[in-house]
Amino acid sequence: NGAPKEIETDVLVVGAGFGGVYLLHRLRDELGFKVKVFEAGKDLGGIWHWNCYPGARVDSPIPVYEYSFPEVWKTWTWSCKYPGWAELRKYFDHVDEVLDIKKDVVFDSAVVAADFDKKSKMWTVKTEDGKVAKCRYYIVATGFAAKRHFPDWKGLETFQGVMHHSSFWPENGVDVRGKRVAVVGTGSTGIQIAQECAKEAKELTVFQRTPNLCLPMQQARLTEKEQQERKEDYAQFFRDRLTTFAGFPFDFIQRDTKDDTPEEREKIFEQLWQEGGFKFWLATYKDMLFDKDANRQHYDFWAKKVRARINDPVKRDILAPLEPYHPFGTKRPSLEQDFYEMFNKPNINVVDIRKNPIREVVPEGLVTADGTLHKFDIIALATGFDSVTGGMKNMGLNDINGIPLSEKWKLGTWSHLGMTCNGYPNMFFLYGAQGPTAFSNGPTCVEVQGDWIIDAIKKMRDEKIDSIEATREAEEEWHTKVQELSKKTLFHTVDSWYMGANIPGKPREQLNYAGGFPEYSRELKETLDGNFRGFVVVSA
Ligand code: NA7
Repeated sequence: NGAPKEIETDVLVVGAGFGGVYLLHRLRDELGFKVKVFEAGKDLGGIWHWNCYPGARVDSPIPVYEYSFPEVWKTWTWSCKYPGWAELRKYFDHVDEVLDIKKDVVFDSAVVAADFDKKSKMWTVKTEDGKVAKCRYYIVATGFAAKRHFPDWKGLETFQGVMHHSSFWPENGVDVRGKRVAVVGTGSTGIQIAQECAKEAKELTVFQRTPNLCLPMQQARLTEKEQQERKEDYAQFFRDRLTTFAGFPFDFIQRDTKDDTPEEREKIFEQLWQEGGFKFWLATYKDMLFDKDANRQHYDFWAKKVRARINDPVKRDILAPLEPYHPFGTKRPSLEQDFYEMFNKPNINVVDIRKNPIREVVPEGLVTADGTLHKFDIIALATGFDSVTGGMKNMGLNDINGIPLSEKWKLGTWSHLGMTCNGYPNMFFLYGAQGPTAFSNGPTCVEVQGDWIIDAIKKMRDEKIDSIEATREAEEEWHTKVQELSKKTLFHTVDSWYMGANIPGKPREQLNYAGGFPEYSRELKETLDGNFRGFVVVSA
């Protein structure tokens, strides 16, 4: 977009989603830094720019899923509690109108290299099309889902119909009317695509490896009047969310599952279920994610509720089995609206690919291990991402000695606070590895982490500090902390993208900080109050 090939700036941010836009606005408009953003896509929105597959919708309710900037929320009204991708894109247009964001974003600029010059203490960042930026502070805000995951099936390229990965869906959509459609994968994405395609496709087959323990969305329209009334409490609301584990306006009940009688428990489960969203996950008994028996009680309630909605016993046992038991909430539950009822239609099917894996792709469709050829016109690959670390390992980021991050993170992930790395002075990242990323929602997480990065940069300017760099010891300590926190929970007992276990060959470790926001915020504050404890500080 007419940007010069060579850019000099104080701060260079990569990614113009929630994180990048937050940093740009606060660093530029409140603190007066010169800031530029490189964005690989053609518009603002990050995940909402890339994901326009049918049914793409946020799973965190309004107003927690928006910026806390009053000038933005005062002038914006949502249509419903859980808006879809198109509305989120309009929201970013609104953010741009209010905060004048785009003038400092360079679009169509995929970053391919970043190197630090020890002498000048500047980063040099290069894009695929030859742009070069020199900056003092380099911030990676590319989120946790920047690298797609394609299955390694034989013959993937031979399919003659239409095949897309969910995050690369055509802008103008794919017409599924009268078509035979396959959806592979039942993460949040697969559930949403399947639910939408089921309305119009001639036939739909969902290929499920692990059941998604979906929760009822309880979607609701929001009127302008009710939002207007609620806005009186928004300032308080945005502060309060930081006092909860996952940054939501609700938190775990401070009792164990066994503290209540079966009747009381049933009543609470039912109430959380009716209130909907993530409440049955993140507003339930505090031991649910820690204790197997407590967890089992949750699973059993979930299975009872869901099984009652599926008529066919074979489909019922695949989608919501009584056995094997899947620890509840240790993988990301999706929110659904009529995902289970749709299987009561004869043209909607589910195949258990744990028992009967996909063996290969042929021109007409998919062949499963039992030799069946499933014929399709359209295949949606909802097979997820090399989540959390994949994107950052893939953008040519090198340390002070020219060693790539992909080497440093080959056998595991090391960072300090989930925002900085040893060997990378003045480089920050957010909503990524070893932060509260997966156990929170995007806007909350980027505001908490963004505020720390901004405070750190401001402190460096105020105190004439040239560079800060995390020490190896601090990284080792953080690495251990992230793993230990996870080991207390049931998260590490299950293969999931939280554990890096969705990608063949990826080291198995907890990739997210599971200590909750209050504890995380305390760690961040102590680091700054302690004059960059855990960092080597070089003064000008
Ligand atoms: P996810 O949550 O990683 O889901 C990917 C799905 O694809 C999941 O059901 C996987 O099964 C399945 N999968 C992955 N690879 C294969 C292969 N090779 N064969 C068959 N099935 C496969 O990605 P999403 O895009 O749904 O969601 C990502 C996050 O974005 C989500 O958590 C939200 O936070 C927003 P598995 O469960 O591993 O058995």
